[in-house]
Amino acid sequence: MATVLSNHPDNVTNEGLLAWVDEMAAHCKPDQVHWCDGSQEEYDRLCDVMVEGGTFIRLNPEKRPNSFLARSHPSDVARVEDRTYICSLSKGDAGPTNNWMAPREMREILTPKFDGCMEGRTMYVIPFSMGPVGGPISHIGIQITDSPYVVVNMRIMTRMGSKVLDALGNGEFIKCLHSVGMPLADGQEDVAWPCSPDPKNKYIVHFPEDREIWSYGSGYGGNALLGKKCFALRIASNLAREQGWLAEHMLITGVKNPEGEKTYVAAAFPSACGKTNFAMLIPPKQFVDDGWEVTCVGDDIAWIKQAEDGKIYAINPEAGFFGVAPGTNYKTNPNAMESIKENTIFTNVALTDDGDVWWEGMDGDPPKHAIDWQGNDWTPDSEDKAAHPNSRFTAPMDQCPCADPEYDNPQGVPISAFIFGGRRSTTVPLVYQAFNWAFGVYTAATMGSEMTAAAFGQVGKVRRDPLAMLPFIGYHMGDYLGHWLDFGRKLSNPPRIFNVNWFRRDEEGNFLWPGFGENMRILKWIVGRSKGKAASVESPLGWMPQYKDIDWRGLEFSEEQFDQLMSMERDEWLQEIASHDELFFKLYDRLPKELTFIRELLVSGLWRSPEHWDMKHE
Ligand code: SAT
Ligand code: MN
Repeated sequence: MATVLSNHPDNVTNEGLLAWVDEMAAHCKPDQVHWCDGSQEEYDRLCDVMVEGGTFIRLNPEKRPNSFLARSHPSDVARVEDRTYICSLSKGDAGPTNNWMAPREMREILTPKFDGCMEGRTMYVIPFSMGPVGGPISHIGIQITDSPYVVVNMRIMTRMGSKVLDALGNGEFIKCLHSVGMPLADGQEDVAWPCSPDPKNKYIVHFPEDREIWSYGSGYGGNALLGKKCFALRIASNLAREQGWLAEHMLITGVKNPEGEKTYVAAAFPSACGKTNFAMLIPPKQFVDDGWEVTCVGDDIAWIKQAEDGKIYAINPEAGFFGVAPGTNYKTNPNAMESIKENTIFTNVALTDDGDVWWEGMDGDPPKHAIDWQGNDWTPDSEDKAAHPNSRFTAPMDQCPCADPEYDNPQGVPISAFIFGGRRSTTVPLVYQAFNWAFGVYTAATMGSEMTAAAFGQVGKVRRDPLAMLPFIGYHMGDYLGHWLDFGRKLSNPPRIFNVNWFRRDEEGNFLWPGFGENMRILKWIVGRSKGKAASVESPLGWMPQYKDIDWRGLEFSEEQFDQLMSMERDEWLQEIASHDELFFKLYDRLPKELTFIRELLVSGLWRSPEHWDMKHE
């Protein structure tokens, strides 16, 4: 079928954009081209089209107004790290932690795949801004896609539509090309979730030098919503390195004390460490009564730049939550539950008989009957899960009851502390503050998590995930650590750096720390430290709170319990530090030398301290 180009909107003057869209339309050969204006009418119309086509099920408007359920193809349920490539000109620049292919070679593979890939479909042009439109920390992208599911998700997750074209003018933008990779030639019928079912025929590709993203064959999450991990982390980390800022896999939260003083912290945790829950933490009652308040600026990504006043400011480049559904309930995260009451897209959760959604770990009893994420009948006796473990909700940020008043401020919020942490059942204490920026970068570089799923290797083994950026760094990990050291060197009063571990267990395997809202107690100490107020003692790893330095009101938690959580065994730590070498040797040729020296300093600190170190040894 001949390509019919719809007229581009009047406010598009950007020659580069017009030429690129024309070229892609000629190559991908869609039936028509639609420039998205980002309006509610457009959103509603696309949702209706998807309901008619079977991609969307409209949920019961009384239970979940304006909300929809999508079920993906079983081959298309998560990001595909082994199909994700950083195609820098030189292999060395992608580094040992990324898949690499020469850009020319990759373009030779993908160009024929995109040829005619949109036949029988509409090509959507999505102008979007990561960060408030026109803001000094924000950046613009244009995504071309043949998926209306992507369009409506992008409208929630980013600032999207005509206003972005106005702001773009003749400026630069990131080219994001996406196809589900299932053309409808010769009137072939569409399916509910088009994609390329062959896992080897999915490609999530980044060309850092050309600032382009090409994604083929998947319609799911970060594979397809290209503003998220592809742009805001992999491409943005390249921009950030060149331009002297940070693009990080971090939540941002605001902590207000009873005097009304606000402190913002940014935190990085690997997946399955409760990042969204921490971002929306509800403090214990005593804290709330006193006037403590925790508000959310973002739950996944932070862009951080230094402003003229010398301080560093962060924005959340996203405008919505793409959260994991299973395990979310009114106990673990009431704010998330409130955020998804309406205007929400659910993907791969279960459908109840009264037209609502359900997942494992939701409040109350499981439904007696439901339709599982694959469209089959489900009862509590079924062997399969009702919701896919990576099922998601897409919900607008402004529906979050604890959204920070400044979350939409284009200038961002000032950051006073960085928090890092992984899931460690042994060795790592509940909290400590690094001695200085470089020690903090060491801690962040060597953070790791015990694997909870077999997907990445042996369950229980520690997977090193520097700054929780392992799958998201768009260049050499060693250069990235160097960039962090460099960034701090230029700050006269850098944010303090903390490490936390909510997941330490006793010999019987019980968690030592209650977690969730109680994390506020630790957060209060962190905020105090970053303002130079809270007390601490020096440990071999950094500064630590004593029992008396933590606000325990409303929780029964003994000094012995605290000691157990904070203690360190020299032998365990020597082993721990030795195991950091596995990562360091991998990054060897570009590992900043500071990290090697800090490693030595940590070892010598451990030898200066008792074999068993606890809070009694100050
Ligand atoms: O699918 S996303 O990349 O958006 C979320 C995730 O896997 O972390
Ligand atoms: Mn994430």
